[in-house]
Amino acid sequence: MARSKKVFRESLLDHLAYSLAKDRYSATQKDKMHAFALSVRDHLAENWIKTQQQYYDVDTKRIYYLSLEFLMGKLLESYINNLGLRKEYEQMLDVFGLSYEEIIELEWDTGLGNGGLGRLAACFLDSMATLQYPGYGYGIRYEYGIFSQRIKDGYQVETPDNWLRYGNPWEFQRPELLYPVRFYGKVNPIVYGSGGRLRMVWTDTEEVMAMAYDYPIPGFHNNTVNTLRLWSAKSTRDFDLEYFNSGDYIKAVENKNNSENISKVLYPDDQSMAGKELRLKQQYFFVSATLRDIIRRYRKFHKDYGSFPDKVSIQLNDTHPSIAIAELMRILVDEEGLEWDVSWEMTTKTFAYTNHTILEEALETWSEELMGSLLPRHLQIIQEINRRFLIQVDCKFPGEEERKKKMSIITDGGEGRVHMARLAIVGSHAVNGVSELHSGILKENVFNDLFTLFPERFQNVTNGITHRRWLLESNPRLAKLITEAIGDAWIKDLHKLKKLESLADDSEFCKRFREVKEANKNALSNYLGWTCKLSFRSPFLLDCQVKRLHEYKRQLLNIFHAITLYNRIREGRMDETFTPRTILFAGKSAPGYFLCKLIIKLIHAVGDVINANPVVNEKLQVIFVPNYNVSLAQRIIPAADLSEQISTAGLEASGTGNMKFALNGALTIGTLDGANIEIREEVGEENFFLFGLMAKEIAEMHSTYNPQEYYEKDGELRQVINQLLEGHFSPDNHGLFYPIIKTLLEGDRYFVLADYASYISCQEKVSEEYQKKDKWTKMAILNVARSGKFSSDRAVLEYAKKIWHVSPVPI
Ligand code: D6G
Repeated sequence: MARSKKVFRESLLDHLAYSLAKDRYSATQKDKMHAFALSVRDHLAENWIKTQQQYYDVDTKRIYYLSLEFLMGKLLESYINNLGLRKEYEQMLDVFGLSYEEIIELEWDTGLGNGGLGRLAACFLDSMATLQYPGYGYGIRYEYGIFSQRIKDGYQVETPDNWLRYGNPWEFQRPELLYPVRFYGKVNPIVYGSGGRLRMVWTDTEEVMAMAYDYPIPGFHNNTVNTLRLWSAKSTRDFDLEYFNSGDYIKAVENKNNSENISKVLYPDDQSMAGKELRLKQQYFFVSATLRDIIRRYRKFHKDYGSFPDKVSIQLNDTHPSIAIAELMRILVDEEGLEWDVSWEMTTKTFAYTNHTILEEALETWSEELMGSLLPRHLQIIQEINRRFLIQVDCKFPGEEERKKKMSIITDGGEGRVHMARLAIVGSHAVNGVSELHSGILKENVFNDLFTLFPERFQNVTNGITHRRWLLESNPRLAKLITEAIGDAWIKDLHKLKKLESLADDSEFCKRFREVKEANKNALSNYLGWTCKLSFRSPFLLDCQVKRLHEYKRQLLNIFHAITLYNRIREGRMDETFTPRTILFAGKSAPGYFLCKLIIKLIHAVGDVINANPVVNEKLQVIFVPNYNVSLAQRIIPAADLSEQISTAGLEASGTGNMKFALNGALTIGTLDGANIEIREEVGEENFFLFGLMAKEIAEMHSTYNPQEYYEKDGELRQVINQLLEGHFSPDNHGLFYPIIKTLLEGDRYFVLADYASYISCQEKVSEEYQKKDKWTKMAILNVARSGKFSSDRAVLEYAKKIWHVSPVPI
């Protein structure tokens, strides 16, 4: 131990001196964190090399998870936990005069994603490595991740996330892995060979280079270290010599700047499709480099493509990378000279597609014009895929022209559009939704015609979360309590939490469980007090809605509840048994989403009025925590009593925040939507607060729904709406919230008014139950005990068995 202590100590000091050339006089706190991270990184290198070698040695099938987003958060602590080096490092930090927590806090969040989809990709990487699957993540190394959210005067203000400013200790630049990616140009047919075969040649293109940056992804307490490879755009030539020689230095570097724009910034839209050329460029850029890389690796040991689908499985995380289907066809047909049919069989066997949304505005389509200009050969290939596909449709449904139109990958009628989800389904052997309900809706509704044609392709894999980050790392107090009670096998197999069930009646365990929650609440309150002056009263029920702002997620319903409570308290309609609450919101709105930005302002306005009212603020608090990100989630979730999962039924494909809260002992108030349904099934309906219309009811109501009826019938709801109309929360600008009311009364696409009464009465039930401390604790413990299904280990295992057909490779 003494020796190892010395080794760790030396490693920290060596990195400070030799990697960073700093000493105790010049080292900043960030330098110390950096030296610390480099020292941790040293422990990964050997197994990383070994793992990658082993994959070659056994010529394993590899899983490629293609995603435009990887929301990794901080990495230092999860690396230390997975390596099992926490004790060693905790003891060492006196060298730097900082505590372990201080060092961890200094790391910048890697925010290369918007929300659920990107965080899911990050959780899957952890599970693939822990289960020892040969998995790779492939994406873009954005120079700017998801924007930082500041709040000014109650409004969201975006500032760029310059996450690479202080360097990045985790990445390994691989300048030798450099691929040209082509855009624009034209397609020329040429005849070649004695048989006179026609071949399409894509010429006169513009080129950008894609350079690889690798991140090690270690499994938990095993020797596996997988790779996340992110591409950065580099200009093909640093300078355009012609301009340079003519003395126009600025022009000479101009092109360099333009081409490097491709990996400059993450699109900050969640759930809405931006039909921008740069976005399609980003998609093709990373897909093209990734396929080149996959093929390079495959070709090291294989002369032909015969076993390509046996060695390569590509999972498309939503449609964002689905242009890969056309790109693989292009490579096989145009460059390798394979027959179309052979290439098509190989392509469909290789790809699988995960759908993440049924929201119309989020389903990607590209105009034929844009695609034809940016990727002319790909458009031709998609047209040919579609032509052949429609013949298939015609055989199955002869003469059904309407149906054919609904299924066609390319729709005409004015401007032709390419439907990427349809391309992804036609070009894959497996298609999955991310919860039982969502997968059902895909089959029965959104893609019903495609399902009828390819029933065997459609599957469900309910999402999951890595409990190693979302419990072991972020809730050390609860993790310790659990391990003391049932051992630590749960860290590798979350189903083991079932053993806690019997302790839900054990008064000593319940007491300690409550103490953990209290301590987490205090810690969060202190942290928020210190970082953004937002401390809250920890004995209050802590009611949390933390997620992206979107109308379908219905933050409005939640704030309407807050206003209702405010009215009841103010008007003396609550007795002493009232359960005091803190309603905590956090989340970013897409910068161009006017209504959601106004909802953020409304939350602040309501919070201010409540805060200023001495009668009400004794019992109610509404706070909005700025700049929600993975690290904040890791602090908020362990402290929560109540988890708000209140989307309009049918619209939240799965949700993963819902799983994180339940796993950390918060009770859910939720609709029958996404994975809520499965959470309720697992934890038991008596341990879940259900309200609201079901997806089927909503579908039936669509044509007849009249929100104004609800406004007229429900006095409390009317009061809330009238207060907004009359400027109760915006005395200086009476009409400020008028746009919100207008969307509600003139359509209410998301059924806020229809669900209001049911939500309010369910919240009353929550308040009542929270008073029964023992019962509440028992319910919370049962939520934890029965969360085993929601580990991403389970999800990855399902993908491996049902879709990828891959086995673990022990290292
Ligand atoms: C990672 C780890 C490194 C290894 C490399 C292999 O960067 O040790 O050499 O991957 O990459 P491929 O040649 O398989 O892409």
